[in-house]
Parts: sequence; structure tokens; C-alpha cells
Amino acid sequence: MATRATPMTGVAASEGANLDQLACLRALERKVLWLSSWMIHNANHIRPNRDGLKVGGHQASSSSLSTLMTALYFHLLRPEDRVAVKPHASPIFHAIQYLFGRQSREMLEGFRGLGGAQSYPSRTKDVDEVDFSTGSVGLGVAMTAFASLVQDYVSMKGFRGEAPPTGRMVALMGDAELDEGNIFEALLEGWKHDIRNTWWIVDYNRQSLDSVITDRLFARVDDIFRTTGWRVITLKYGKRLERVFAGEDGEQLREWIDACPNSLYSALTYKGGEGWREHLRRDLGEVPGIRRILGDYDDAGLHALMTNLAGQDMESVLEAFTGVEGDEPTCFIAYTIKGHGLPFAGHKDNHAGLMNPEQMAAFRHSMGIADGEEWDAFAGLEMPAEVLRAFIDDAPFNRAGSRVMTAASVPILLQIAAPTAAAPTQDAFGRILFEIAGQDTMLAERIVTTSPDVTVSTNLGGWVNRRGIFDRHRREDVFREEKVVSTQRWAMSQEGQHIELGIAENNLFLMLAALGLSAPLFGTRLLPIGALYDPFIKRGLDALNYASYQDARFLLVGTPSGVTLAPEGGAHQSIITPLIGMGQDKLAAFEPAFADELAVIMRWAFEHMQADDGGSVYLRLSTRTLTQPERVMTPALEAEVLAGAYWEVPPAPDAELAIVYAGAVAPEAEAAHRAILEDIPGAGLLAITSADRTYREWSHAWRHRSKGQLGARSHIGKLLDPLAPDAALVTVIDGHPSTLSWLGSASRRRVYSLGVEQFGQSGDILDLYRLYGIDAEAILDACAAACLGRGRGRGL
Ligand SMILES: Cc1ncc(C[n+]2csc(CCOP(=O)(O)OP(=O)(O)O)c2C)c(N)n1
Ligand SMILES: [Mg+2]
Repeated sequence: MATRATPMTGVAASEGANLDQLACLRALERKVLWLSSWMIHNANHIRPNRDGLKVGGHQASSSSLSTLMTALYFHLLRPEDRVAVKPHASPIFHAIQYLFGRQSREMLEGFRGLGGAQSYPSRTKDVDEVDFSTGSVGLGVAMTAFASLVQDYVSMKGFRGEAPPTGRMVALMGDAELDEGNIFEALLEGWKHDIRNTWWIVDYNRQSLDSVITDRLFARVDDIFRTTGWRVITLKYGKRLERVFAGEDGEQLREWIDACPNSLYSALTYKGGEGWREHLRRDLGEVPGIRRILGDYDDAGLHALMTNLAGQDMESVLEAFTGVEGDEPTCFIAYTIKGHGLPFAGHKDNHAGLMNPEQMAAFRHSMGIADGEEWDAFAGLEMPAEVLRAFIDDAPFNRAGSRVMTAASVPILLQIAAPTAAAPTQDAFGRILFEIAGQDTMLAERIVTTSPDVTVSTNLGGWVNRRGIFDRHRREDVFREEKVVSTQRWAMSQEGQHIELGIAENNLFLMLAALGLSAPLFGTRLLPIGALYDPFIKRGLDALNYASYQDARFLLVGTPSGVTLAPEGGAHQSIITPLIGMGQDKLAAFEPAFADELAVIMRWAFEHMQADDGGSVYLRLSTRTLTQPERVMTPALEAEVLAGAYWEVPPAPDAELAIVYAGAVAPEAEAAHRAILEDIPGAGLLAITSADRTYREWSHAWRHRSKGQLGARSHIGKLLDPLAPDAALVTVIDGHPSTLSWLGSASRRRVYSLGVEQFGQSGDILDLYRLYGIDAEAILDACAAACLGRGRGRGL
């Protein structure tokens, strides 16, 4: 044995790795399996448990990937590669990073505890440089396809400087993840965009959470991948089995296993040698070659042979991975056993199974690990620690320091003349982008827009006409060439700055997630803008949450919104999106009524998307034409618009009423306010540009106050100060009324909240506002009720 492993270069692809490397990898595979199992055991059985709750962790799911991940991280991956790890294989990931010295023992001991290694790999919460968070199955997988598109986008535009190496975007996925429809949506979208350098490695253990996967399913899956332009490489049987197949009557054994139903194969895996022997004797006992095998192998040997699948056979894995050339997207279907090497291997109920202390003691013994050596990186391995240490240090993945990239900020020197003529906010958005598109600025260069087949109807058309559509291949605009008149110019090239997607909203959010992480992933900053119909945010909601959870930065434009979209009917009218805007972490939501507010918010958004403590921004816009206020946007007003609220008409001191509105219902609020002035001359009219930001700021203020900082005040609290202590607030929004009803407790005043609480339907604005009670009359009725209720302490 050499004291130091030699690098991979020069080793023929078919060999996968030289013998020294293979020995190191086999030793590390054992260690990784041990550490992951121990980490989970420690969290469940050793660490004090204060609440009696099962801590959990997935020993079986982890073991399923121990060989594949060892091969990848210690041999194959390069620093520029980016990986989405199967969520429940998180312990394997953390164990590998621990061996690299990129994760601490304390974190492993704290697995699933506060501040410890996360249950599922997390970009923002883990310290060991997770590339893509995972957890909600299917999303991390699809994310890699979009990340590869973004890598090409920034490379083709020359944003990455001195051509850094192109990385592979790798997803390690469970086979049951393929039940998630978003994966197939991504496959189609990836095919359209001709993605490259994407590897999906399916941990084909034929088990999901509840049960064993339907037989023959994978023949279909295979077809789907090939149809969408993927190369498929199947890793089925390990070297030992292949050798036996090559011997006398070996083909019959292969056919037997090939035909073995998934459930039976899993059950026999659990039962072990005796079970295999009984079935083989019954089915093939008369075949001479098989009889000889049954005679040659004892139970343990027979079990090891029959469970020798390629996805857990280091030599086969290396051969498959290192044999791949070219950049076409590649799917590896790797046969594995869930729980391989552990007592519950193959059992259909093993997903959340944990080894009990006795089983763990036996496992520890089999690993050759003494008491107190559990966290030792090399204990129990047959190879000298220095050899393994040198091998780990030399792994290509580990050669660079931090793999998290940084990127310079894009200066936002934005002078936008907001449209002054009557206009909907959606039009104003389109016009502002159109104006930016005409400028030769870094901002214009780094904006990239995307939309799921609603580019034109969300007013991105002007921007696209000026900046073009991105595509790896140049495609002319046939309508234009044929001189067919159209307002849209849709030529495609690598210079384009709009990525046109199919309708699938999940893909939009994954695209935004990938674009919005281009700084940490690829070292160059993009300012992504995604536009879709507001109600369909819900279709991609988990993907939006996923993008936010990873701290991707983007501007989301939901337009049109609410029942204001009147004739389009109920299926197109969003009601709860303002609440999504408020409830979603890392997403600042705005609903401006006027173009000058929108211009201020957009400029701020481009800064917020780049700030260390910033986030993404959501604009809920409308197609309703509103007359624009005649005013100058002073710095003070700008600050208030961004804080989320300002007095359109300030109240008189001690006024007993204020009307509070957000967004497209401004004219109704204004009309009601004008009318109420006859009875209540001092009534105020408050515009809310962001219920989200006013709420957050108020909630921070009271938390500070509850901790003794008595001077803590919120913007909204200060704004409402002039009102009489027992004044009433009437709020109105084209969305769920609870968006603004919290203002009552925020200001300790009675609140009457108007909004939409039932599904919308088709109609015109007048009819619908009347029907749902958000027109001027309804506001006046609420004002009357508020005045009548003044001074009465009891609620309804
Ligand atoms: C969107 C979503 N739905 C449900 C779950 C709960 N869940 C976790 S793992 C899993 C299935 C695991 O099967 P597979 O992907 O084959 O992984 P394995 O453990 O077999 O490797 C399920 C349903 C989840 N994490 N995400
Ligand atoms: Mg599975």
C-alpha cells in the first residue's frame, strides 16, 4: 500500500479509481455510514431529551446513499460543482463535511437541535456550505436544472470574468421524489432550454416513506428521461453479482432477480440468507449452477451476494461516474437498498426506523469502534489514519477554500420619471422597466426577467422588445421576418435578457431561486424579476417558499390581482395573496396604488435584493386605471412609502375616524373620505403601501417594548398618534380583510375591516365592489357603524 493516494488523472475511465483510491473510498464509505448513524443515535438516545418528542433522523435513507455520496465528495466532485442532497440524507452530508474539516463535532452532536446541524441540508442555517437547501421533496432536484441554465446564462454573457470552470449541477434524489409533478415540469422546461451539465442521481431503493414502489415504474421513468433529451445510465448489479452472472447458469440467477417483484426483493433483503436460500432453492434448485452457488455460500455470504447492488458497490459507482463524458444532462438510476448494512435493511417500515441501543452496540462492534471513539474520524478502519487524512485532503472537492462565492453589488443610480397620466400600476411597472431597458447601465445589464407564459399580459413586453429573449441558440423572429405585424419582437439569442418559461408556476419560482442565487453560486450578481398572474402564486407557493428559504433574491410581480380583475372571474381573482405577502419570510410585500409609489419601491427593491440583510420583494399590482395624484415625491414621502404607510389626508388633532386603504381601491376610499368630511371634518385618509412592512415594524417595536425599551415606537404607531384615543379605523383592501385588521390592536382602537372573504366571480368593478362590500358606500356604512360604536367598550 502506498502511503499517499495518487490523484485520479491518468486512470482509465473503466477502472474508475486505482486500487489505493478504492481502498480509501471503501474505508470512508464505512466511516460515513457509521458517523451518520451515530449522529442520529446520539440525538435520539444519548443527548438529554427535554420534551419527550422523538428527535428522528433517517438512518435507513442515509445508508442508502453512503456509497454514492462518498464516491462523489471524496473523488469526483470539483469545487465548482453544486449539489442538492436528498433531504433525509442530511446526516451523510454532514458526516462527509466533518471528515473534510468543514463541519464541527459540536454541530454533529447537536444534530436536529437548536444551532446544530440541520435535519435537512440548509443553505442559510448550516455552516458546512450547503449549495441548495432541500426538504420539500422534488424542489431541490428541479432546482439543479435551473441552476445549470443560470450558469450558462452568466457564462455566455461574460459576467464570470476569466472563464472559471463549468460546474456540474448534481441532484441526489430519492426514487419516490419522482412522484412529484414539479420534476416533470422541470424536465420539459430543461429540454426546451437545452440544459447542460446536470446530473440527477436516483437512489433507487424501491421504497418511499410508506411502502415499496410499484414494479415496472422505472421502465417508464427511463423513457421519460430519454424523451426529454437525457442520457440514462443504470447502475444495477455490483461486481460480485456480475461475476456470478458470468459463471455457470449465472444468467438464470440474473433473470430471477430481474423478475423478482420489488416487495419480495425488499422482504428477502430484510430476512437475510435463509430467506434467499429458501426462495432460490424453490425456484432454481434444479439448476446445476445455482445449486452449486447455494452450496458454496453460507447464509451471510449468500445475503451479501444477493444484495450486491451497483449503487452500493464502490467499484461499480466509480466506473459509472468516471465513465461519463460530455455535458448532456445525465440521469443515473442507481439500485440501492434502503438501510443497507443496518438491521432494518429492506424493511418497508424502515423510513423513520432507528436502531435501538442494543442494535447500535452490535453495529458499533461490527465497525470496530471502541467506547469513546464514536466521533473519531478514523477509528475502526483498517487503513492508517495518515493515509486517509492525506486522501481526504487531496480530494478535488476540498482543494479550494470556501466554495461560497461573493459578487460586487450593482449600483442603483435610478432616475425614473414615474408616469403621471392616469394608469394602472401594472402599466407603470412595464413602463419603468421599458425605460430602464433603454439605458446603458449596469442595472439594465444585470436585470433578467422571466415569466410563465404571461410575459405580454403582465406588461413585460416593452422590456423584452428592447432587451430580447435569452436562448443558447439564435432563433429569428419568424413573424417579423415574414413581415407579419406584431407589437412583440421575439428574437432569441445569448444576448437576450428574458427567460421565457412554459406555464408551470413551480418552474417560475425555481428559476427565480436559481437566478436569485447567482451571486453565491456563480460569483456574479443578477437582478431577477419574475411576473405572473397574482392568483397563481398559490400554484407555486411551496417553490416560492423554497426560494425564500434559501435566501434567493428576486423581484416578484403578481399582476393583475384581486376582484379588480373583474370580468376575468373567480378563478383568476386573488384573495389571500396579501396574507402570503405578510406571512412569507424574506419577502417584503408591497401593494402600491400609484405609479410614483411604485417607482420608489422598485428602486428600493433593487437595493434590498442586494443588501446583506435584505431579501426579495413582492409587488401586488393591478390593471385598474387610476388617476395619479398631483404631488412631488419628497424624500420624506419616499421614506413613508417604503415604511409602508402615509397620510394621504392627515387627520385633524383628535379626529375620531380614519379611512385606511391599500392598492386599487384608492378611488373608493378617497370618495368615501370626501363624503365623510361633511360629518367628521377632521377624518384622515391613510394609504398603506405595504401592510407587510408596517406590520413587521410594529411587531418589532412591541417586542422591544416588552423587553423594557419603552421608547420603542413603530411608524404606524406614530402615524396614528394624532387620532383621538377612541377613534375608529375603517380599512379596505381588494384582498382578505385581515390584512389590515391588526391595525386595531396595533393602535388600540376599534377597527372595521372591509375586504373580500369569498370567491370572486365575473362582473364589472362597480358590481363586484358593491357585492363584496369594498365600494365607497360600503366604506361609508362601516364609518357610520364605527361612529355609532364610539365609546362602547364591548365587542360584537
Ligand atoms: C413535498 C413533500 N412531501 C412529503 C414529504 C415527506 N417525505 C419525506 S421523505 C418521503 C419519501 C421518501 O422516499 P424516497 O424519496 O424514495 O427516499 P428514500 O428515503 O427512500 O431514499 C416523504 C413522502 C416531504 N419531505 N416533502
Ligand atoms: Mg426510496
